[in-house]
Amino acid sequence: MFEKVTAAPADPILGLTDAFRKDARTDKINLGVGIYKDEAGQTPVLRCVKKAEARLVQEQTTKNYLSIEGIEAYGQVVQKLLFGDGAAIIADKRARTAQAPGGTGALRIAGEFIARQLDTNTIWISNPTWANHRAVFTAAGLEVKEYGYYNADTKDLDFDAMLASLEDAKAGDVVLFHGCCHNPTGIDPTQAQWQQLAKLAADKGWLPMFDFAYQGFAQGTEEDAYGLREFAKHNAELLIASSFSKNFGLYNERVGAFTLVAADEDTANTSFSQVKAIIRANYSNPPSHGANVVAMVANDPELYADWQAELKEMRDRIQEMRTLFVEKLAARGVNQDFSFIARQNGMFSFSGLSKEQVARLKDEFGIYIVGSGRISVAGITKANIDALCDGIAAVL
Ligand code: PLP
Ligand code: TYF
Repeated sequence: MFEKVTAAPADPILGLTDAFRKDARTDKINLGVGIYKDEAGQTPVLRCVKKAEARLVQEQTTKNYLSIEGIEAYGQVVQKLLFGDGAAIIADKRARTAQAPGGTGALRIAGEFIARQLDTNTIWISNPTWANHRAVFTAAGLEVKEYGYYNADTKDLDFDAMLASLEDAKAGDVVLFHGCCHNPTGIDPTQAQWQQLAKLAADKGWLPMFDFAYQGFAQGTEEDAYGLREFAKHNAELLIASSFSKNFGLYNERVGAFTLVAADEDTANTSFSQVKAIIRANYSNPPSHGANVVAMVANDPELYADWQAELKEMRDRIQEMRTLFVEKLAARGVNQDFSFIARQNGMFSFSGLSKEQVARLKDEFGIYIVGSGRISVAGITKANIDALCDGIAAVL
């Protein structure tokens, strides 16, 4: 029977990582996949995570199943990070959170909840967006539509195009936003634009959804929640997919969360019963380790301070590389303006490099970048930046 199965296309980003691994050149540089690298080019376990893990191993007494929605203390931590300590949404019990296997798992739960429980079958995603968005929502049975986002000429948000395409979004349609550090462009709405979008969503009756995979990578965990909290002011209902893969460096522990906000506690509980039914029929209940780590770090003032300091270290290092990258390209006489890279947020920037230039960088210089020209700035270090800029200057 299996001889009838045809091969699936490789994931464009993870496939690039495979090609990089096979490349025998010792001076190769991987700026494909979005994984944070420190100055030594490593992706180490955060110090606060190591401390929490040591404690967990000591204190753990059972490997009994978690509940369908996971660890309660973890759900509380997720809500505090999203809405702020002491937020009315939390006090009024309008939010319910389910621990999920990564941000991807949370997106899938959201997709299935929308497909099965809501009147709409449509979700609007930005063009461009993280490639897996379309795959996850299509797999859940949704129809995916795109709104404009990127202006290739100004290398900035095309806010007019965004508003124009969302004119076609109907009341009840789901509109997905990136909480911060938009993947792949690194461009987020300004505060004024967030305010406008939040009010527009309420006026039009859209169901806003947030994919929050990089909280703390732009300005800080509080600052980066600005857009979401602005939406929460104006919209009674929200869906949120959180990921702690990047900001806790817990990539392979699969730590995410699905949060549903309803107009009142009863509606939240009833809706959440359907979320639990979806989880039950999918993976039954989540794994405990990573979520336990996050809950322990967040609830211990000393570990929390450590985490915030380590997150700042990651954020500052990426920002330093952005500034240095722009300077070093200019110093090589590149006359194209790359200053936008220093203004963008998070791990990624759209370089504007063409497919041909990206291919030459790989073939001639061993520099790996996603075909769209997206650079994972988090992979640049002081050790590889000169070779990187030499390569880019050569292909331009
Ligand atoms: N959403 C976006 C925008 C991402 O870039 C990622 C990256 O991995 C995810 C979701 C998925 O996160 P996770 O690895 O926790 O599944
Ligand atoms: O966009 C990225 O590089 C990260 C990592 O299927 C990633 O979000 C990439 C592809 C994928 C899963 C994670």
